[in-house]
Amino acid sequence: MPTCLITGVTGQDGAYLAQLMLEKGYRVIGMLRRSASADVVGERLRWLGILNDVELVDGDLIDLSSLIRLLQAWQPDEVYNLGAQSFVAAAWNQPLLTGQVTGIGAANLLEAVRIARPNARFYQASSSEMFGRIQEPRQSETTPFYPRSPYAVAKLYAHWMTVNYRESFGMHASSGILFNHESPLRGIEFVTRKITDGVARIKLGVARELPLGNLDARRDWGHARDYVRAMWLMLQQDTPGDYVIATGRNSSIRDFCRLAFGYSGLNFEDHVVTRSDLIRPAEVDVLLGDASKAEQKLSWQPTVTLEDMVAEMVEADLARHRARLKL
Ligand code: NDP
Ligand code: GDR
Repeated sequence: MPTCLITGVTGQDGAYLAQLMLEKGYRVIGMLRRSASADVVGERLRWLGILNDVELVDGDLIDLSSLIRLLQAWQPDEVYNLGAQSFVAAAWNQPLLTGQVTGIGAANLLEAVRIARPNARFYQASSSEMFGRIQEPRQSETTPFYPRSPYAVAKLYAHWMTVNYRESFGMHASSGILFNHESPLRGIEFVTRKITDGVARIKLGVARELPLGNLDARRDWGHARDYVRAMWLMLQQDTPGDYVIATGRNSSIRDFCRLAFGYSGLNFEDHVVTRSDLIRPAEVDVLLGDASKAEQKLSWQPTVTLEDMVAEMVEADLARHRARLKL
């Protein structure tokens, strides 16, 4: 039975990836950072019905010795580094923490693999945010980067360290440059989930307004379930590499509001208010991915449309609030 180690297993992608790996017959070791709220951190794994199937072990990306110990103890065949301070807006208030976890954390894990399990295959969760102020209208693996936030700068460091360890030490280290991907398990602070949660609360009569920031930004949104499949595919290749994962279609935040409110028979203009404190110090205005390489080399394609994903997310939030309100 092959073994995989997943950092960030309590996050959106960690939960879906753990589910996929269990389906594929892997032993799944999930790294958990110490928290006083240990009883609630497994919520996403519980939602997917796999909390008891994942072996949760202690460790932290900023604690190199904990990582080395984990690699020594579990000898995983595949290591997926999904752990990060992943909320872009928070990165301006906590730039050094973001650098430590999102940037240096990846270097720590690469070091631990190099020291304790050099033949393990390694996946780094890189991001379309690295393209930032875009240098080409459609971004591919060869598009130059221009990060626009402390988060993106940290991701860029982690990305190049992954490339460097591949080139320096011959490690099977791959980097997935993933564009935004969402699901009912998306954190509530990210705009898509904030909107679908707001729609549910307004529809059920417990809220009237939804405050948002910049409605004009455009994102290339896919579904997390499709995107974790691409991660696994990258580590099944004979040679490691970097891959853009995207749908090739983008929409504005306003478009997303129109779809989500419209799905529930509401008009978003009656409820969405814009608030200046939700505007970022530097914005990524537009992203649009070109995933041709992944399509050709990994035979990967997205399967969920934006419309279907919005419907799934709104339905899940309606169900959550109905249960909470005992409706
Ligand atoms: P989430 O924010 O949902 O999950 C982040 C995970 O990282 C959580 O499990 C969190 O643990 C963990 N974490 C935070 N700090 C540490 C630390 N110091 N040590 C170990 N683990 C830590 O992110 P997503 O699932 O959405 O994304 C997964 C990865 O992919 C992230 O690296 C993200 O930056 C990247 N990415 C995401 C994209 C997206 O659209 N979702 C697109 C491109 C890249 P805890 O539960 O304890 O907070
Ligand atoms: P992003 O996702 O920054 O692209 O990073 P997010 O959903 O936070 O923002 C997307 C866009 O929406 C605009 N926006 C708002 N965003 C939030 N969160 N809240 C609001 O109220 C709001 N109003 C407008 C933002 O300005 C932005 O333009 C995500 C994360 O998952 C990263 O970890 C990942 O690397 C990238 O996607 C790809």
